[in-house]
Amino acid sequence: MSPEFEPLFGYSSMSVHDMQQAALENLERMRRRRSVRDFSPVPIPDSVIESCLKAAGTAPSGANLQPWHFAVVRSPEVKHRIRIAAEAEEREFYEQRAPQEWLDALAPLGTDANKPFLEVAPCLIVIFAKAYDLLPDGRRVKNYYVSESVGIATGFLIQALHQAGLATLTHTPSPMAFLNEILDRPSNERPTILLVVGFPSENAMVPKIGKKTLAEFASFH
Ligand code: IYR
Repeated sequence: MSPEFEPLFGYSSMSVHDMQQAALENLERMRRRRSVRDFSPVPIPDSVIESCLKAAGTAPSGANLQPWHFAVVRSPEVKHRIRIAAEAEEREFYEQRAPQEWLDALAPLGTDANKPFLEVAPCLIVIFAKAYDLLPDGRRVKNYYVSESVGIATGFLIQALHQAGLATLTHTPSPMAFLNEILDRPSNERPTILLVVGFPSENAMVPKIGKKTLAEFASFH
């Protein structure tokens, strides 16, 4: 198939001053994003979730194959089932499976096997990665750079939700195969992250932890 091209649409150049200001404003906004575990039950508008999902859907991906599926859960009954299944996995993780080194790394976050936010928060978004797509006749079409692509789309989603005034938690009960069953997703979809979405509760607390400095995580050549 021969490629077709079109003019780059919507690009507008900026002065150096405007670039610096935009970059700093974005940095300040991103610095205010925190992973939240204390959610309010106040519902969020469907239209906001849809716009944020559309933003995620603009992410770059291997060969532009967009190897992701986002399952949005708002039903209290489905959230309840997810909480029960996730807490069962988490109990096993905290009590049996996690090596001491992992538990030590998690200690500053103060997490445990109880996940009330899975029911309290108004919305859960489960992000699935597709190693291949299935055609209607059953043939498989391979996807490329799947983890990278899905990770980028998830980052776009977290950023869009934050920008829209919502809090998130990237939650990873492990293993997560129970999500295929509860959400009736096909076997070519692997759950990667369960994103908890909502407003923080009025007195939400977050762990006192910091981020690395630029010098600690970047080098310039
Ligand atoms: N899935 C567990 C443990 C956990 C693991 C990591 I890596 C974290 O950054 C946080 C928690 C839980 O959700 O409690």
